[in-house]
Amino acid sequence: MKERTLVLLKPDAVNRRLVGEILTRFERKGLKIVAMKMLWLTKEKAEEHYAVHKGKPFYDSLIKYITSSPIIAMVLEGESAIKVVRKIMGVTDGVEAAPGTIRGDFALSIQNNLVHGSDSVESAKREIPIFFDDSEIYDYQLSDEKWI
Ligand code: IDP
Ligand code: MG
Repeated sequence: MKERTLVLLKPDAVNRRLVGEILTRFERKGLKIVAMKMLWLTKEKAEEHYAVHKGKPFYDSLIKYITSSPIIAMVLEGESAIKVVRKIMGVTDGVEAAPGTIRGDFALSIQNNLVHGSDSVESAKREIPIFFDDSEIYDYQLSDEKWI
């Protein structure tokens, strides 16, 4: 099933100049960028995005981290995009993440783990509008789609 998922390149990705490296991994898999922007999250928007984690021991630190610098937000589209992005990201803790994944290759922290990807269709539906209006998400064809 073709899906759309929200991907964030978090403050550590931007500050460590890993934006291109990470984007390349999603692009070469065959995922399509249908929306993308740089933004600096407000505390309010960060709390909305991470609402499910409110009350957890790491919540305050997480909000501080995600609002500490500009980030890149994007919507990626493709076959099973939600699962595929999560696999390319690796598990939450950089120490546990498999080599070959983004977190496995570049992270040693459970908090500073470079990327966010929606974890379900319902999460994607909730998260995408926090970052993008409908008019900022593009329906278009890429010439190589029939090969992917
Ligand atoms: P995910 O990003 O792999 O889906 P979640 O459990 O949804 O992981 O947690 C959201 C974010 O909160 C993580 O990506 C990470 O930045 C941070 N986080 C999760 N668990 C911990 C923790 O135990 N300590 C510190 N930060 C955490
Ligand atoms: Mg999550």
